Amino acid sequence: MIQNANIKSSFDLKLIRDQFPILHQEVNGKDLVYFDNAATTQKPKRVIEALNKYYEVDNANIHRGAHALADRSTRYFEHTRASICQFINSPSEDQIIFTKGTTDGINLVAATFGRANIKKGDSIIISHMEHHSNIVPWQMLCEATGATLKVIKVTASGELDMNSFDELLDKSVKLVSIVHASNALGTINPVEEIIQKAHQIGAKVLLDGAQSASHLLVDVHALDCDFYVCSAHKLYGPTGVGFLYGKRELLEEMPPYQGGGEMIKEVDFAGTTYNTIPFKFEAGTPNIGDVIAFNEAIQFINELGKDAIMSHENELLAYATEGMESIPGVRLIGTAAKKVSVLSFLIEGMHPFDVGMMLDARGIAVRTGHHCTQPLMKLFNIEGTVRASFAVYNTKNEIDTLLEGVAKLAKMKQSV
Ligand code: C6P
Repeated sequence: MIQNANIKSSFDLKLIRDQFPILHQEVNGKDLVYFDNAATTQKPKRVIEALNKYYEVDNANIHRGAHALADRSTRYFEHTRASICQFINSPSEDQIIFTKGTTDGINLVAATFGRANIKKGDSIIISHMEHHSNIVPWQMLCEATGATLKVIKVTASGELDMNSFDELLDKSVKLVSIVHASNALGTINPVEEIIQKAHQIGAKVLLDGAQSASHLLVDVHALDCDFYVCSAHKLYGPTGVGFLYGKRELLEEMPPYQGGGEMIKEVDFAGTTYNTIPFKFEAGTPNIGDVIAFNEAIQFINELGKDAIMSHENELLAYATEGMESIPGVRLIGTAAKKVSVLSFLIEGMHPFDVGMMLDARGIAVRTGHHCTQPLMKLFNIEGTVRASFAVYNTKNEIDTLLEGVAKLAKMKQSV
């Protein structure tokens, strides 16, 4: 594995930024300020180098060949599984299933656990702040089975209305699928309480960890969630890779997702028997190179330490929130008491897309639009927001650049 001697446990922003080649460029004649981290984070050199090394030195299919390269690739691939296991405190490695990402993980659970356990008369609870990936698969399942989809209300500050959750929770509920941290609002949801209450009535809980895995300490064992899904690309890793964690007894009972190589024990025209977990859910040749490179992203986070990362990101969020609140004409969308480093806002009288374009002209990359949460935007009666989301390599100077840009736009709008 590629080692990185530069990053030690100390938190040195310059050293951290030096690990990210992409950050050191100009966009529209200005230094790039990358604040679209909730969409995807940038990748440290060690991830890029691991990907190159895999194709230059190790490339072979895994779990199949009897030769040295196949053995090496298999070991590196499985090493990432072991790292993820540790990263989220899974009781064992075979409870980690590689997927294409969060969306794929949720669809896997809907198509397997959902199809096997949810029927007409049953219900599934989600919330009004879900990403489309945690709405549509359940709508499809409900259409196919006759089950009902129930939705937890969201308050004006962008928090879950827990009274509404209590009211929805009855014996018909078989699954609660909830976002751990909202991509559009930043809200950190009270998942411990949700899991505990859901379990009391025998319902299972899936956590959409797309926005929590990089920002929060995630301990699936302590949380006692039944499923946890996330994407590597939001965790400083490559695109096209993610994982699903599941409780052993559920994964073992669930039917396979896709049929093909690797997921079988024995194939016969009289009938096929399936492999054990995790391979039962990993049909076909996986994204080997990216899985191997993902391990470097996890080590990058581990070496910095989640506590140090969270403390830095919280400081950035507090600084940016205070700055935005002091700009006349700016409205924050999502003011929950507990948030990850996501700041959604609007400038009075300006379309979010125009704000995004004008910030881009200053080298600032933000995301604008509905952030794949259209029901949430409808609830707030808005088309979308401007979203700045911060990662470990962002600085207060960069936030000053954003605040200066936003203040200029807000002032310009107010003077017309
Ligand atoms: N949100 C954003 O800009 P995939 O695309 O499968 O890696 O992740 C889907 C997904 C699911 N849940 C949440 C909470 C998410 O934030 C995302 C991805 C990106 O907010 C792209 S829309």
